[in-house]
Amino acid sequence: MYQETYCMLKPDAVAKHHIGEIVARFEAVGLEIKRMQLSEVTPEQAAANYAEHQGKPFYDGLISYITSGPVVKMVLGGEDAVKVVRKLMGATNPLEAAPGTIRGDFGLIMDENVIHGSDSPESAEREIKIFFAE
Ligand code: IDP
Ligand code: MG
Repeated sequence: MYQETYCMLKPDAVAKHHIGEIVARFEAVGLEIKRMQLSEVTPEQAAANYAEHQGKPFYDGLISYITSGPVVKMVLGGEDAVKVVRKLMGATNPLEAAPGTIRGDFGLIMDENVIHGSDSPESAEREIKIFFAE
């Protein structure tokens, strides 16, 4: 089923010049770039996006990290886009992410795991509104 998902290249991906290589992977599988913007994440957007993690030990670090520099915000569309993007991303911890996945190939530490992607169609709808409001 065609759907849209929210995806974000985190500050480390931008700082280390991996934007092109990562976006190329999405285009290679046939996902369509519907929206794309280089900008910073506001504290409000960060809190809304990561509301489910509030109170966890890594929460404060996660919020300060995701707001620490420019990110690439994207809406990607395609058949089962949510699942496809999660599959291309790989496991949350880069040390466990399989080689060939984005997290497996571009990072080494959990706190800077290169990319965010919505984990369900419901999250996608919510997150697209947070980052592309209008
Ligand atoms: P996901 O990004 O694969 O959906 P989540 O469990 O939703 O993983 O966690 C959101 C983000 O929070 C992760 O991408 C990672 O940056 C960070 N994170 C999650 N668990 C930990 C942890 O145990 N230590 C440090 N950072 C974490
Ligand atoms: Mg998540």
